[in-house]
Amino acid sequence: MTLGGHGVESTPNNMLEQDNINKPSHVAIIMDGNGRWAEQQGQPRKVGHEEGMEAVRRVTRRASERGIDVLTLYAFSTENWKRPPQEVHFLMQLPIRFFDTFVPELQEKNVKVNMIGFEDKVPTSTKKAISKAMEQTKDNTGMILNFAFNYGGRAEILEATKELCKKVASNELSVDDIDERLFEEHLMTHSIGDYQDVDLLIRSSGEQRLSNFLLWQNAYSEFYFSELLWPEFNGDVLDEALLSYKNRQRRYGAL
Ligand code: V07
Repeated sequence: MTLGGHGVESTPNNMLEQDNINKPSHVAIIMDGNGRWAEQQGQPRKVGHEEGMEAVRRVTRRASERGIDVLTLYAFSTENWKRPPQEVHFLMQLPIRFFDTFVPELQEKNVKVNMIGFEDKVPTSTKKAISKAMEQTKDNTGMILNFAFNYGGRAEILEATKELCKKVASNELSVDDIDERLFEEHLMTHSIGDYQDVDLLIRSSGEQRLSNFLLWQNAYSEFYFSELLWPEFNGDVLDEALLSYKNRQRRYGAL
């Protein structure tokens, strides 16, 4: 038992299974393996992306049922622009299609949509669909479904640094005012409120890298790697990751 302390062994099993013991507030996922899944099926890559979008719906449902506060999904990185133009074009349409059919369920489940990332280069129609979904769900008080779209961790940190420098240059701030809390106020994840730190980072398809995802926010996160390709991912795999998290002891550098 990793929950520690005396009396744990005598705690009834159903207490240990209870939802709130060691539950991550903020779960972030790198959704990897769509292209590989499609290749394995002898299908074009876009079929992999479409199936990947279904996995997004499944995992969103389960995460919301499990009482996760924030689910951040890495949908498109600043590096993904290097892919072939037709694939980029197809990916840019996915948010539009996602919200066209999924907003009613998000409303019913009280899920609030949020977005982090850079607006440049994103087509107007995509930006419109995203803003519309955010507007439609802005009063929801349940889980925050946070998409990292055209996002890059180093660029986010550089932007925050530049903003702080400008404020120092204009005497709005003094250098000594800059601490972690103030720095975090200048990160994109400020929009999700109190849960900027990632508790549990999940990556599919067997890759074990951070790939420029939420660099600051993953400082103390637990990692869970699944061999499954993202289109194969589902609520039960999320539950496995949550169970694995629950059985770990986090120390934040302390003994
Ligand atoms: C994308 C499906 C999931 C696996 C990753 C690659 C393909 C959902 C979105 C999305 C993004 C923003 C938003 C609403 C939905 C998405 C991209 C790719 C670029 F506000 N899935 N998905 N965006 N894939």
